[in-house]
Amino acid sequence: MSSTSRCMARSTTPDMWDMVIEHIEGARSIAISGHTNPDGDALGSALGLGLSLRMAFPSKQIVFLLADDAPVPRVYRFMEGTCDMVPASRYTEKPDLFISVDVPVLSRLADSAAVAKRALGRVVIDHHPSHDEFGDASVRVTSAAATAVLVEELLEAAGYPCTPQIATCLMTGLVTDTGRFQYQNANPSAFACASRLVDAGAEPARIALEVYQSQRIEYLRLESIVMGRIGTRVGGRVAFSYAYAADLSSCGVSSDECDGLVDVVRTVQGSQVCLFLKETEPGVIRGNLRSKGHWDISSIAVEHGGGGHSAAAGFTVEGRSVEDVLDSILPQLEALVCAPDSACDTGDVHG
Ligand SMILES: [Mn+2]
Repeated sequence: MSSTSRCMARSTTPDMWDMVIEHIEGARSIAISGHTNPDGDALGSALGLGLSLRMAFPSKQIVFLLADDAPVPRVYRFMEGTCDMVPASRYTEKPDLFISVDVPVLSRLADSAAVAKRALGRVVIDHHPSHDEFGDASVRVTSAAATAVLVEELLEAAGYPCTPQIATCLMTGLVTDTGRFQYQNANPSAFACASRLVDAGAEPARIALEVYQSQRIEYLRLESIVMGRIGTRVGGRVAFSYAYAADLSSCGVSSDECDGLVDVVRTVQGSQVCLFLKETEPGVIRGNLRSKGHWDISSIAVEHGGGGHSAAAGFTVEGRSVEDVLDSILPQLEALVCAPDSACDTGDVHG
């Protein structure tokens, strides 16, 4: 018994998928990869799509690639198919089709870039802005909250299966990329997609338990260090913190476990833009930037060799210290939130 849906919001229209479906159906072998240092969306989108294609086309060879030669981050290992993922450096074949999910530039594919280059065709499904499209067929929708939303809409448009396991993978991408539906990108199509995924058997409570309520005590100790270091500028409009490589090693936390630490910084009341710096190894600094208001922090990330969305972006710099990077970025963030049209001088900010 079907019921009429009140909210039919979608990020795509079915015809946008025609080319992608044509590429998929014409390929005998397909390799799917998300970006380097994969997050919940990169992994959930690759797995959700890959598991569905395996069911829809039992005779096709469907391979799930990891862009790096590193294990799947612990909190995402509950997703179906993670143990079947192959580091791209160990995949030597030339697939008919390479599908890139959640990746704006070829360089973010790390080891998977070589597979993309030697594949006969390339399909791109993504929600990041890009200045250098590398797909033969692309669905790039920057208003989509997550690539997982786009994948869900593809499965629906193509009539490919969405089992509870597939729905859980896609829901993980959606939940993590929207910060549990707390970020500005949580739009009607994100909620409509979530509703369809839960209807298909996704388990939001399980996802919350696995991703957000299963922190190692070592990680929480590091989080308390990061919390203790939170600093603010311009009356609290800019908030920042950082972790040194020595903090990670003394706490016993790996670099890939630290993705959530920027969210600790963004909880500061009144903060508009946030910065978290992580020294992944001595001299290598990974920066996460977040904007809570309408300020676009992606250009600052681009200036430092990175990229991302207007509200969430990142970059990596080498050969510099945490202090050095703070010295160059904090003034940029201050200038951003104090730009003439930002009403910096109308609030309670005095020095
Ligand atoms: Mn994403």
